[in-house]
Amino acid sequence: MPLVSIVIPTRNCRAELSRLLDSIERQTFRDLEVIVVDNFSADGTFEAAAKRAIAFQLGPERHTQRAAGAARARGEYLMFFDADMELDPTLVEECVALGRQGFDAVILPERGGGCGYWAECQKLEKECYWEDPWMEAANRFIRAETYRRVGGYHPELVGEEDFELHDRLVAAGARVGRSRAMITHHEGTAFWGVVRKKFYYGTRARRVFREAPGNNFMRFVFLKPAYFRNWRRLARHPLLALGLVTMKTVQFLAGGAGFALSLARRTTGG
Ligand SMILES: Nc1nc2c(ncn2[C@@H]2O[C@H](COP(=O)(O)OP(=O)(O)OP(=O)(O)O)[C@@H](O)[C@H]2O)c(=O)[nH]1
Ligand SMILES: [Mg+2]
Repeated sequence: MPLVSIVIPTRNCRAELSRLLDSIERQTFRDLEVIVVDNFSADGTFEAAAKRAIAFQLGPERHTQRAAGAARARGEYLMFFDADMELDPTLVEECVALGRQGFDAVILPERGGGCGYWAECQKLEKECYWEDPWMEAANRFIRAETYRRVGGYHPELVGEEDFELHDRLVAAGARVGRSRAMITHHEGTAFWGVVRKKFYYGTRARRVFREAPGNNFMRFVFLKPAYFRNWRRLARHPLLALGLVTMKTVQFLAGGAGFALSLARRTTGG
């Protein structure tokens, strides 16, 4: 069986990482190496990771960490997960089977995690993105040879780097498959946590627009085609749909504020 290398960038996410590593240890596919690249965590994430995986420290952000992890990887296939993810037990096995059928990269669909009203809204949002041509990306399972041939993750993008890599894989003629097994993505729903994260991505969006102008409009647009395609699903859950619109409005405004700040800084030379 081919070796699969799993690369995980981390920063102050000890509990989440432990949940992810548990789900990796439950995989039906066993020929794995796990590489954790830690961004100088202060909560013991690195020490915990070093007990269960190959682990080293490097900053300043996830793009550098993923690149360094991929460079260290010996696997025929590379997988990239964030600490707030949890894998279905047959996910890796299914991806390797698709790889052996000739697919160079595989889309791993996501479901939302957690409980509570906002978590349920996020779950509804993710269901709308299933099989959507704009909102899914094949950036988490890639043949190592293909990953290196297209140059891997963009060396500077934070936020949307997944879509940018997906577009480059497709443009390079990579055969893209899709798994049935899924990732549970436990995205935070804490209001200020979400605002801070989207504001941060907003401050880095100029680079995204400059480096990857192509398909971004359909991904950034507020009223996404995915919502119209799923109007029945939204109509079945009107209260959650209302929450989804509220959540996206807050995220959009936070991202917009970050973007505006980056423009202001540019004009004042900041
Ligand atoms: N936010 C952040 N994450 C980092 C940093 N360095 C490494 N990471 C790791 O990079 C991954 C980023 O994942 P998330 O913060 O979930 O990013 P995201 O998926 O775009 O955001 P959500 O959609 O809200 O989950 C996590 O595994 C982090 O631990 C950093 O400087 N900031
Ligand atoms: Mg996340």
